[in-house]
Formats: sequence, C-alpha cells, structure tokens
Amino acid sequence: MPKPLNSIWLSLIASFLSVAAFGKGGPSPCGPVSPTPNGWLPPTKLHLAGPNGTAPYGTSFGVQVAARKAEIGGLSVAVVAVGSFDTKKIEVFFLDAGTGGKLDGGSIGTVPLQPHISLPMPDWIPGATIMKMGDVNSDFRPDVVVSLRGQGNVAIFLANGSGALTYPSAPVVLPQPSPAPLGTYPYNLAVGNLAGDEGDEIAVTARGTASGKNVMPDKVHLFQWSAGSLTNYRTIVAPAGSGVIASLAMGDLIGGTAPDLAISDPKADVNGVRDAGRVYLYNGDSPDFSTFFSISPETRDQLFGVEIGIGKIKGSPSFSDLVSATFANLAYVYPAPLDLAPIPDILAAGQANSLATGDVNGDFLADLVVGDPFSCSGAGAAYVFLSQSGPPPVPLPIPEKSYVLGPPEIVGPSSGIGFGFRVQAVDGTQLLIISAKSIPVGSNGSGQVYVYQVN
Ligand SMILES: [Ca+2]
Ligand SMILES: [Ca+2]
Ligand SMILES: [Ca+2]
Repeated sequence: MPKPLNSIWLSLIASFLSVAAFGKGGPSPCGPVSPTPNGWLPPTKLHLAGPNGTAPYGTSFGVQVAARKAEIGGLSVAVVAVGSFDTKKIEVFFLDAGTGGKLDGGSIGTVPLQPHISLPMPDWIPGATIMKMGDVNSDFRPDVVVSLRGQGNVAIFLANGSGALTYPSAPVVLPQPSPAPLGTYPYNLAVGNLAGDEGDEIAVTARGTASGKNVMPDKVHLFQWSAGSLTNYRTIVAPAGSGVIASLAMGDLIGGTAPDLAISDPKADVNGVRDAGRVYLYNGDSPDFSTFFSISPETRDQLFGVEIGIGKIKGSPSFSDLVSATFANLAYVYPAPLDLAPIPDILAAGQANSLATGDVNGDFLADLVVGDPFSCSGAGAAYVFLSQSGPPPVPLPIPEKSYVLGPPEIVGPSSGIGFGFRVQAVDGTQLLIISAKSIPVGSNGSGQVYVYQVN
C-alpha cells in the first residue's frame, strides 16, 4: 500500500522546517488550552463517551470530515459526515446551522429527523481514504463521496428521503475509467461545479508512472451525473514532467464564463527552484480543458499548493479566488481572474494539512480556515480568517479578523493530538468544524470533532 503523501511529507520535511510562526490577532495556541475568541461559545463536541465510559465511534474519529448546508422542513441545517478508522464507518450528523446543536433524532416542525446515521464503508484505508460532500445528482440534497482505494474505486452515498434527509447504507460506485489507471487510483478526489449546470462534478486523480518505458503523468478523471448514472465524461492528463497531483479545486478562476479546474503539484521544481511547487489552472472555456497555465512564487522548499481551495474571498461579483497553502507556514490568496497575473495576499497560516473556504459570518464572502495539526508539538492549531464586510473597492484587502485556535480542551498528553487535522467552513451557516483525530475520548476511543459557532 503506498504511503499517503501527507505522511511522507511530514516525515521528510517537518524535520527541517521550523514550527509554525503565528499570525496576528490570535492567542498563542501552544498553551495548555487555547481560549475561544471573545463572543464565541465553547464548541459542541460530536464524540461523547456513554455512561459506561465507552466512546461510540472508536479511534481516529475526525480523520475525514465533510459538511454541507441543507434545508429540512424550512430550517437550515448542516449535514456533517465524519470518518472513523477502526469502525470503518461514516457517522452522519444533522446540526442546527445557527447554533451547531445536534438535531439527530429530533424533529424540525412536523418533519422528524431520523436517529444518528452510520454508513458502513466497503473499505477504509487509514491515511488514504478521502471524503467530500456535494450535490452530484442535482436534487439539492448533499451526497457523500468517498474513495475506496482498496477496491480502486469511488463510492457515493446519494441522499434521499422526502422532507427529512436520509442516506442509503449501500452506495453507488463510479464506473472504472477506461483505459484503466496505471498507478494508484483513486489518489485524491474533489467535488464541485465544473460543467456550469446545477449539479456538482466529481474529479478523481490517478497516479501515473514515473519509471520504465511507460512514463505517464497523473490524470484527472471527471465524472458527471447524466440520465440517472455517473459517467467519466472527460479525462485530463497532467502536463509532461509534472509530479504528484496533491490537491484540486473547481470554480470560475479565469476570465470567461465557464468554471475552471486548478490542480497542484507541490513537489515541482520550478525554473530550477527545488520543491517550489506550482498550481496549474485549466481554462474551462477552452475545448476539453486544452488551455492551461501555471503559477508559482518560486520559493525553494515551500511546497506551494500542498492544499488548495477556491472561494469568493475578495468580493468579485463574477469570479472566485484561489487559495494555495504551503508547507512553509504561508497561504497565498490570489484575487481572480487568475489570467491577469494578480498580486497575492500572503497570510501566516501554519503548515497546511487541510484547508477550507465558505461563508460562516453571513456576509456572502468566503472565509478561510487552514488546519495545522503539526504545530505546538502536534497539539495543532487552526488559522481562521474571517472576511470583512463593507462596500467595494474590489478586490478587498486581506481579511482583517483572524484568529489562531488551539485545542479547546486537553485530555491526556497534549502532544500529537492533531487539532486542525481536518477543517470545514460550512458555507451559508455559522459553523466552523475542526477535528483533532488523536485526542483521547472515553476508555477506548480517540478523535474529537469540535463545532464552533462563529460570532
Ligand atoms: Ca444529491
Ligand atoms: Ca472561467
Ligand atoms: Ca464571510
């Protein structure tokens, strides 16, 4: 089984990069307990031991987290899916979009919500299983998309139910790409709107081969819902000489009207600069994504693009902006359109292991959160950048309100608990979700997911 990219980088790179330098405005997260910002309530916890001290969701709860807003019975809820190692299950929670309170088993008006949902996984490979959410079949219900690397496939749990949301225990599975991928498949995946229609597309990366006679760059297989099933409607081959595609995102980043595709190659040497990293931008207005260019700050050992994301951060009415995090404590925010060589804002944001964008403070501008579970001897931190509302000029400057969050509680040794392993800014709600996958829970479990209500 191939070692996951992040842990390879962790072992190779954490040894010689300095520990995170902290941004302005926040308390140091390295104390015993980092206080929640003024005006915020203590976060809700999703993993609670029962009366006998037993943790219900086993170990490494929060190793994957995905969340989306949905409407049930006229109320906005956040649907939160959390992966757990040893149970090989995805736990699905319904949370009040305003307060973060658990709604499972309750009711909204006359609509009853079903008790807690556990989705059985056909396989779960630690460190390799990736989970995302999006609406792939255009019914306004968020679906759960999970990689099945052991089976070389991707599973989709399609939400259903009238009134309340439910999830089937048996997923539908993507068709295999043809020809079959040469290397590890799926390696990574993303869900987002790429075709410009209502539903989301699924992008799945396949590793190429770097040696032997058949040198083949990584590929991105794009899947779309059509006539009741998902089809691999397009495949993009990464540029010759590119390395591992680490992260990918979709949105309208480039001039024109069609959504575009961004893929990152953080180990790329760029113009002789070792491990600078680069992000390729594929223009959705060109036939079959045949036109692309790349951006890079060309800084040695920075691993630009270790995580990327897209959001309406800077206030453009038409375009979305690109965020590219590095493993050298910085995140770059490029105002769209990217083809006009924009000057990025550069934020102090730790060594990114996860990155999320979404509006959580109600001003319709995307907020940014970067998770760094490696800082403070592995206690971890999350860097939160809230948009500033106000009139144009566009683009807006760097978000003014920023916080550095650390673990809100310490249970057992604080080193290595990994706060910030996964982060989610649940767009259109007030909820910020941060996992600490190795914090002890109960007598037998580990992994906590904290739900913050942004105030
Ligand atoms: Ca759906
Ligand atoms: Ca475009
Ligand atoms: Ca916002």
